[in-house]
Amino acid sequence: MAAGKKVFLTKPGHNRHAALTLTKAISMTESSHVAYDTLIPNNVGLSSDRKVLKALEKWRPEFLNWWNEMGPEGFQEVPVYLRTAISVEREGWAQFGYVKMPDYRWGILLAPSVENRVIGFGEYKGQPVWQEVPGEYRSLLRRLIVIQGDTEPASVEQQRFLGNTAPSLYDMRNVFQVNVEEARHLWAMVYLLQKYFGRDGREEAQELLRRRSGNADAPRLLGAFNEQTPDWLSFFMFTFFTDRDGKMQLESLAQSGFDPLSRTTRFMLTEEAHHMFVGQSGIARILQRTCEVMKQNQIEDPSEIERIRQYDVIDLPLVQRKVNFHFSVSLDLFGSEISTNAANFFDAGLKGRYKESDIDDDHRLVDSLYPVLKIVQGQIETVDAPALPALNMRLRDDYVRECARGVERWNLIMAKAGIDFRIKLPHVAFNRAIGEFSGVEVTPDGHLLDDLAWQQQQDHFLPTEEDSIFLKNLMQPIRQAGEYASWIAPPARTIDSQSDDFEYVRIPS
Ligand code: BYC
Repeated sequence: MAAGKKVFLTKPGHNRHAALTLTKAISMTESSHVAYDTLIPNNVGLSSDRKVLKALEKWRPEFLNWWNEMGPEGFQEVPVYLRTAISVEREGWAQFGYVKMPDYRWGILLAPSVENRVIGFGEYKGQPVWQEVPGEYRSLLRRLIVIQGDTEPASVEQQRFLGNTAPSLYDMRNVFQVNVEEARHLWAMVYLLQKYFGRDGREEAQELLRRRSGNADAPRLLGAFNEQTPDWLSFFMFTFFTDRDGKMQLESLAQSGFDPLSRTTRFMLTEEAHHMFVGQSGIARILQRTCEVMKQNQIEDPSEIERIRQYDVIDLPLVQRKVNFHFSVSLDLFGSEISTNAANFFDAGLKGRYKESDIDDDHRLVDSLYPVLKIVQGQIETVDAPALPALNMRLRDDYVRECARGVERWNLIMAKAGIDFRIKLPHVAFNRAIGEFSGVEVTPDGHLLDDLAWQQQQDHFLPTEEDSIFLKNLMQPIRQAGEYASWIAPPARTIDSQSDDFEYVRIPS
């Protein structure tokens, strides 16, 4: 990093007294409870921040246009039993009630500020966190916020048709809850852009509403967010695998030296937990149902696909193919194994590692090494690389470990049912479009293939056209309160302790 180039609004090494005064001034206008005195609920004192309030009020109708055009199709006018944040405290932040989605109170919610917080890593380790954007890192930071922001509306766009085929009102409500919260996460990033990045921030906020998932002319920024989520198996996989990338990235941003980013991502993480629960439990319920039906009908061999599908449940090899697809596409979201961007983000104190503060090292990494996978003379090998540019790989490793734990929980379902089938995460080199393995074909077991062999075998590894047709025919909507489609078990628990036949979405008959 070039010396003498640093321009700080809050200067490094500025005295602690000034930092404390700043923290105090902030907490006077902020509280853990959400104020509803402006059109935009918030706990950031928006009513006395006229400029930002005005910018957000101007953006709001454009957001609503986007929501009406790209949000859940066919269900904008029905009351949905949703939770809305009323506080950012750990306990009791959510209030449940029927809301028509366009009336959802999208707001700006930051986790409480931590007094005397200091930067935990990188070049400025130990210095007070920044309450304003450090001038030198303005564009790096804006880029991080824009990429994060872009994923949020993208996922809503990807999921917009799912209400039509929901396997129950419970599940329908869950996808809508996920959607309104992803849209709130968009608000969170737009607040940062509009408050801290002036005119270019406002322009970026508009661009976030202009790009569209899968659109050839104006696609979303990251690959996975241009893929389709055409069925509920994909939706549950997405919330398990892709939302978990969201969790890992948000955890890393929560470490940020730019305190407003840290605080906003900390609150986003509380919402993200529910999204991953939807994925983990959704797949578990599918597996449970398939196992039940296989047992009931004395089918022992999971590869008896036709027999199994005939009972309107999803065969286990298809679940595995979907795992292969969603896991590999989500791995791409971590970027290249070796990335100077990642090194710069860390060095500048903008994006840390997963659970940075729990790691026992110097939090600078200048002389450290980290093992990365590389292709060496036609073989996939582990080599030591400088740790700073290998940070994407490190975060990806943390992610893979978490995914593996979730998969093990799924596998208990088959083990308990006595069915000889275990889901496996494919090798990290399988089906990759970004990074070291983007130019090679690799089996889920990690063997390199030539192009011809890949063409011949890929239908065994990834979902096929035939699978899509099967799922499309299978997924007929169930709209009766308390009833569930043939291919998914009821959930273990209801939402907000409601009765088993609670009407989570009130669809007029
Ligand atoms: N697709 O140095 P590299 C979530 C680009 S999900 C397309 O290897 P870097 C959510 C990259 O931009 C979490 N392009 O990567 C989940 C760069 O472009 P330039 C979202 C890609 O920068 C579910 C070039 O390739 N948040 O919240 O170290 C529902 C070289 O990149 C991709 C974040 O990701 C890709 N997959 O790392 C709702 C956190 N990957 O510079 C929400 C913020 C890379 O050549 N973002 N490229 O034009 C970041 O930290 C980093 O931007 C990334 C990429 C980790 C994404």
